[in-house]
Amino acid sequence: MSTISQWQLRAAFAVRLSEMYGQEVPAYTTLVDVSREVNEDVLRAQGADAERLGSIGRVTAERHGAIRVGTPRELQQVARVFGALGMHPVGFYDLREAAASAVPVVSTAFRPIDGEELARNPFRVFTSMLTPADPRFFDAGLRARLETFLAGRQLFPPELLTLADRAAAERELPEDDAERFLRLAVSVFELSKEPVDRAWYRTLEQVSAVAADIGGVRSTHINHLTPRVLDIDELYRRMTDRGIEMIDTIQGPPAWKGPDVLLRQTSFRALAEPRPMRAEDGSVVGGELRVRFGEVEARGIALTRTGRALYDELLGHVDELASRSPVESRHDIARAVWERHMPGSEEELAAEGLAYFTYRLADDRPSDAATPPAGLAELVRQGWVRAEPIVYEDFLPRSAAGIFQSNLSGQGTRDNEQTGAAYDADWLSGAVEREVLDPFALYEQQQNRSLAHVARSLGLTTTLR
Ligand code: OOG
Ligand code: NI
Repeated sequence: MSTISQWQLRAAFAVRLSEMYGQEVPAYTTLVDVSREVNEDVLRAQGADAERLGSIGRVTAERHGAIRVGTPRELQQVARVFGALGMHPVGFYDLREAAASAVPVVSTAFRPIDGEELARNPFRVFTSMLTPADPRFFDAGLRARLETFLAGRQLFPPELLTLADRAAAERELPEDDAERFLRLAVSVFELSKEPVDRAWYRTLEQVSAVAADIGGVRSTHINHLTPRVLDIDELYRRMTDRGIEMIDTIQGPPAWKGPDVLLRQTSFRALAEPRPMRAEDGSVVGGELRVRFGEVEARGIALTRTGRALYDELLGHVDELASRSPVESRHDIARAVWERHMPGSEEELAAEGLAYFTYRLADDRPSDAATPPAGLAELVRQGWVRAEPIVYEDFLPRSAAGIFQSNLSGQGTRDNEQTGAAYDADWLSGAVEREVLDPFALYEQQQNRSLAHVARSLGLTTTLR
């Protein structure tokens, strides 16, 4: 019998999840259709330039999902399921700090980490874990009730976890096991039809809508699935023209004439969906919950730590200016700030060490008889070496918090007099029993490997940087 490799499992999982979500949330299908149209139009207008940050095949298939779980144990099980698909935890995001309202979660993203795997299928899942131990949100009584509730549920059937461990160990599955694994894995993320305990849900909702979404039910679900688009401003206009009400901003860097960096995202609000509720007297009644929404994103070049510090500084600067002149649009302010402070070309980003690139020998470089100039900048300038931008594969805490908040029904409550429970990447690594990787280190390795290869091919004895 034939076997299915990890990347094939990942690609198949992404497709099936997308089919399931499209059936459950029809507006998602509209978003995917409009994204595809925009991408085709951009490709037609820009030709090869449109593929500078990924082939059209990759971009069209590209999705990220988001899920939320309740406990370290559940997070460890998520890590096993995604480990089967060749996806590793990358980055630590503390949304408790990034959000003004009550978003009591810490997060990571599961994704492929090497270039070839990303090119095959870059599927990633932003995964958040509830923090019942944080006294700013939960008092001792509610924490105890919540932890007991979460300890008593099972999100992932044992058969799924066994198959996942096998796929991770063998890096493939026989065809029939692969089929079983995919079915079980997709069904875990469907919206449950089980009645929701209304009183319990409401209790948690008063603290935080996110807490209710995670800890108020006995299952998990995918809460959005995000296609990638090449022109997010155009997508925003077209969705609005179709009568879909988008949130009022595009998160992340503004639209401007310079290079796209990091990540720009926008979304439409969660839709009210019918859900059976168990009332206080035990009867099952009709109800509605808003837990699933639509999001779309445009990806740009990965920034170095220095580049990222500049991005964060500019955002702070925009905040300050926007608070001083509330009538001016934040977007116009941001664009003006960008034009003043953000380098306007890839060459400048590279020269200032602000962004990551892979380097390769140019096919049409000067003949091998010539002596290459010294230094990376000259090699690029004189046409020996080409620099290709590395696409940003991760998330932005502030944008993520914005996405959470724009979809909350209320602000929730938060007691800032209390000291928050401490979590960090090391804590998260312990919980998932594997290292939570540092995104900067991954991009840097990719850049350094390409530089070492160029240096070797040119017979250089010095390190290029
Ligand atoms: C995750 C929100 C973060 C993104 O794209 O930044 C996110 C959630 O709502 O669970 O998906
Ligand atoms: Ni998202």
